[in-house]
Amino acid sequence: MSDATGATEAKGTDTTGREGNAAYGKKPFKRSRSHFADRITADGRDGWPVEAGRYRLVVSRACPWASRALVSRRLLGLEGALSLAIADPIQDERSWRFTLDPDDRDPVLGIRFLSEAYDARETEYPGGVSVPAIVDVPSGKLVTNDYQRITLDFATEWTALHRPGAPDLYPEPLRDEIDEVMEGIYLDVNNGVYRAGFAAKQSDYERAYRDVFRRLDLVSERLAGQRYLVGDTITDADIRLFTTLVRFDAVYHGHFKCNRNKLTEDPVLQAYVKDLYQTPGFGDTVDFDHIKRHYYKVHLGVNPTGIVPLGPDLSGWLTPHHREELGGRPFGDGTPPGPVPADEEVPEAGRP
Ligand SMILES: N[C@@H](CCC(=O)N[C@@H](CS)C(=O)NCC(=O)O)C(=O)O
Repeated sequence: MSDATGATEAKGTDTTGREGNAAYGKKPFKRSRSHFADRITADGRDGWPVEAGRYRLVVSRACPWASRALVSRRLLGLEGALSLAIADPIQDERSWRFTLDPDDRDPVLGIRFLSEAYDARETEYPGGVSVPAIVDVPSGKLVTNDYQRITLDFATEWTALHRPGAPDLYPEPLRDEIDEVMEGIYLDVNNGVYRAGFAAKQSDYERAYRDVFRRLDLVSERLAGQRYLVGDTITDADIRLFTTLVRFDAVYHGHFKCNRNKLTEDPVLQAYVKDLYQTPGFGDTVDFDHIKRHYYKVHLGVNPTGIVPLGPDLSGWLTPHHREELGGRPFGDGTPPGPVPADEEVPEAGRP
């Protein structure tokens, strides 16, 4: 069964590639639909009202889907209202774990594995444990792992808790265009790289590879004359493209075989993603060490030796991009976010 995003209901599908191609048989890679789709809303209609301090966002900095929530939370200034748990980039057989924390336990939820929050919500849940996840702190129950919805709700439902000067990441008059742009990017790029990387048949890989670069060429053309994807400010569409592009040369080009060219060989996309990387709220959430170790050490079906490459050279991320010459108002009538909270800074090993 396919939903509007092209994702396919397939409870239990492991999206890590840990078990190798045998786990997928010869079928094309299908992304499972998020199983827990309750929404945290201003009116609390699903039983989960927006409330400062009540919920905990669980991410891996390695994960592009979770990183959307990380960027959006920073841009909107939700750090004080929604606390953050960062999982170890390397899962074990019990999936995401809190081995970066003292005593290997998340200090707020008191759990060692994210699966404990899934189990608290639904006993014997048969599906995979995935990030991003939002957990209700008082009950310890998972509320949602719906990565497509989480950032839209941050933008439109959590407004009472936004910082002063927070941008509008999903402006009402542009929503149809944003949705359309995000849909194409989701199918061909965000998920396209996974379809290429986890393909078990040559023809599936080739189809995915062509989709990735056909769409990237279109996006590159679009961005040649405008600073952002839709309108003249940063929107959720830019966040979603950013989290895939920032990983491109480090993992998708080599590990997932999306190697027609590196991003650094496309002057428009390279400048676009550098511009965002250097914008407060984007690059300060990115940990290249977590990204590389996760992809190369966890997807042992794709990389059986588990060897993590030393490259690529990251120094270019901080050099001038000149995209400001295109105009654009990154935060619209708002302002950039303040500094990263001290306990959320990306360690030096993950930075250029
Ligand atoms: N919730 C979605 C998307 C999020 C997602 O794929 N996250 C990955 C990390 S990038 C994950 O947590 N995978 C764990 C697993 O499938 O075991 C899904 O189940 O496919």
